[in-house]
Amino acid sequence: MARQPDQELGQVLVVIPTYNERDNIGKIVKRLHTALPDVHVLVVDDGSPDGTGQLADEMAAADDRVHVMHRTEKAGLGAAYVAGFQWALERDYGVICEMDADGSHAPEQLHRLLDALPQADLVLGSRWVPGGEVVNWPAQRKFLSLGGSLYSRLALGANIRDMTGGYRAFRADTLRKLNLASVASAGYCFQIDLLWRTIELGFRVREVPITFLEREFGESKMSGNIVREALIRVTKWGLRRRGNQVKALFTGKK
Ligand SMILES: Nc1nc2c(ncn2[C@@H]2O[C@H](COP(=O)(O)OP(=O)(O)OP(=O)(O)O)[C@@H](O)[C@H]2O)c(=O)[nH]1
Ligand SMILES: [Mg+2]
Repeated sequence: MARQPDQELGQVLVVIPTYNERDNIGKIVKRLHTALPDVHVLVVDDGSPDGTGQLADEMAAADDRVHVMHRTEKAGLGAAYVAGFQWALERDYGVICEMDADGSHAPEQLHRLLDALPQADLVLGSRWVPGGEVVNWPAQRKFLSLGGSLYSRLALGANIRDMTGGYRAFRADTLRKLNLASVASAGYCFQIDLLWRTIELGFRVREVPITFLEREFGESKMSGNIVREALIRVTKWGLRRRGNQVKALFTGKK
C-alpha cells in the first residue's frame, strides 16, 4: 500500500532532470502525484529545444507542488542533479529523490524507497536484487549495466548490486555531507560517484527492488563516452582505496 512519506524525515522533493522530455514530463508528474500527493517536484531542464521547460513552467503555475529550474545549456545529468540538490538544500526539504522523466522509474514504486529510508541514509532502487527487474532492455544494455555494477563492486569493494541506477532517495542530511560542489562526473559515473562518497563517509545504504522499464518515447542519450568516463574514474577510486589499504598495513593507521 502506498502511504505518505514518513513524517519524521520531513518534506519529500523529487528532482527530475530533463532534456527533451516534452512527451513524458506531464505524465510522470501526474502519476507521481496520484501515487504520493504530498511530494514536491523540481524539474531541472537544460534548455530543451522541444519546449520541455515551458511545459514545466505551465505545470508549476498550476500546481504549488511543482517547481522548475532552467539552465541554459545541456551540461549532463550529473550537473543538473547537483544544481537541483543545491536548490533543495537551501530549502526545507528532508528527503531528496532522483527520478528519470522517461517513465523508466515507476512513481508508483517510490514508496518502496521512502519506506526504507527510516533505516538508511540513502536508499537505492535496485534492478539487481531479488524482486528487482528490467523490462524492455536489449541484452547488450543489460550486460553493460550488470558488468558496470560488477566492475565497480570489485574495484571499490562495496557490497551493492546496482551501483549505476538513478532511482534514489537521500536524506537531506546525507547529501549535505557529500561535498556536492566537487562532483564533476557527468553520466552514469555521477551515480557511482555519489554512492561511493556516501559509502566512504560510513552512511547506511540500502537497496530495494524496483522494476526498471526502458523508455518508450524520446531519444536515448547513452554513449561510449559515458561508459569510458565511468571506467576511468571507478578504476582511479579503486586504486586509491587499495593504496590507502596498503599504506594502512605499514603505518597501522586507517
Ligand atoms: N537536465 C538534464 N537532464 C538530462 C540530461 N541528460 C539526460 N537527462 C535526463 O536524465 C534522465 C535520464 O536520462 P536518459 O536519457 O533517460 O538516460 P538513460 O535512461 O540512461 O538512457 P535512455 O533512457 O536509454 O535514453 C532523463 O530524465 C533525461 O531527460 C542533461 O544533459 N541535462
Ligand atoms: Mg532513460
